[in-house]
Amino acid sequence: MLTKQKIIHSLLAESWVSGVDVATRLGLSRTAVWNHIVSLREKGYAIKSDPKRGYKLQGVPSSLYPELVSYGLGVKRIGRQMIHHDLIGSTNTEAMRIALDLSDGTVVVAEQQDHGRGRLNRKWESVSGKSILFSVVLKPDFVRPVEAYKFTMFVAVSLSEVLIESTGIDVDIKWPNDIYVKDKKVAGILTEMSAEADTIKHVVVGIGINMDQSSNDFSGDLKNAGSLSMFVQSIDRLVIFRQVLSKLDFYYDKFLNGNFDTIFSKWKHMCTTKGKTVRFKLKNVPVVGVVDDILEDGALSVKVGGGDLVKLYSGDITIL
Ligand code: BT5
Repeated sequence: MLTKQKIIHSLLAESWVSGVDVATRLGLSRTAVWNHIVSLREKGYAIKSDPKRGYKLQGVPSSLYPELVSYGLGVKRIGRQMIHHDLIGSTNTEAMRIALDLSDGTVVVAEQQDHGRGRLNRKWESVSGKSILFSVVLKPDFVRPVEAYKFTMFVAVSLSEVLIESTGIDVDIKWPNDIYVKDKKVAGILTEMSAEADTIKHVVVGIGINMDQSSNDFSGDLKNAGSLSMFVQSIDRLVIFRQVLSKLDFYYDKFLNGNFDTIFSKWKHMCTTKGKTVRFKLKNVPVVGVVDDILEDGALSVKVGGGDLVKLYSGDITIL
C-alpha cells in the first residue's frame, strides 16, 4: 500500500492522529509525514493540524481516489490494485494497453474520459465527476474465448444487484449489455479481450454508470440515456463504486469456482428481453421477431416469421 494511502486510512480510522504515531507506524520522519499532509491537502483533502493533537480529517475530495475506495474494502481480487486518472481517453483502451503488466482484478478508474467507447467503437458520453467510469482487468486461467459473454453476464448481475439493493429501484438487463431503469439506459458494459487460439490472455470489462447527469448532459440524439439521480434522491458515487467492486469480487469468485449456473439464473431473472418483440438486422436486413429464450451460451433465441428460431450472439436489438 502506498504511504499516502496508509496515512488516509489512519485518518479515516481515528478522529485525531498524532504526527509521531503516524511517523512511527510508517517508519517516516515527522517532516516526511508533514510533506505528505501538504500534498494530500493539494489533492483536496481537508486536514486540520494541531500542535498537540496531530491531524484530523475533516473532508474528502469527491474523486474516486484509490485511497478512499480501498478503505475497508476487503476484496480478494477486484479492486485490490487500482489506478486512478483524472482524465483519460478511455479506461478500456488504457487497461488493454497495460493489461500484461497488471494482476487479475486490477481496476483502472477515471473521473472523465474524452474518448469513451461503447461496442463497435461507438461513443460513450460522460461529464466529469457525474459518472462512474472504470475497467477491470481479468486473467482467469480456464475460460475459453467463446465464453466471453460470461464476463458481461456476471458484471451485469453485479451492477443490477447493487442498484436494486442500494436504491430500491427496479433495474432491467437488456440483452446483451445494457442496464436500464424504466426506459432509460443508466449503465453499459464493454467486454474486450486478448486471446490466442483457444486461450484467453486477459479480458477487460469496462463499465460506465450514469450517476448524476441531467437530460441536458446527454447529446440530443440520446433520448433513452438516463442517470440514477433521475430516479433516486441521494446517491453517492464513492459508496456505489465501493459496493460495485465488492459485488464484482463476490461474483467473480463464484465464476472462478465453477458456479456460473447461479449467475446465469440470476441474469435470466433480471433480463426483461424475453417475450419482447424486437427488431434486429440479419445479414443487414431488418427483421422483427419475438424473443423466445436466452440460452446457456448467451445467445438470444428469437422466433421470426414462419416460426423459425434465429440465434443472436452479438449485435443490437431494438425493443418495439
Ligand atoms: C455500451 O456500448 O453500452 C458500453 C459502454 C461502456 C462504457 C465504459 S465507460 C468505462 C469504459 N471505458 C470505455 O471507453 N468504455 C467503458 P453500446 O451497447 O455499444 O452502447 C453505446 C451506445 O449507447 C451509444 O451509441 C449511444 O447510443 C449510447 N450512449 C452513449 N453514451 C451513453 C451514456 N452515457 N448513457 C447511456 N447511453 C449512452
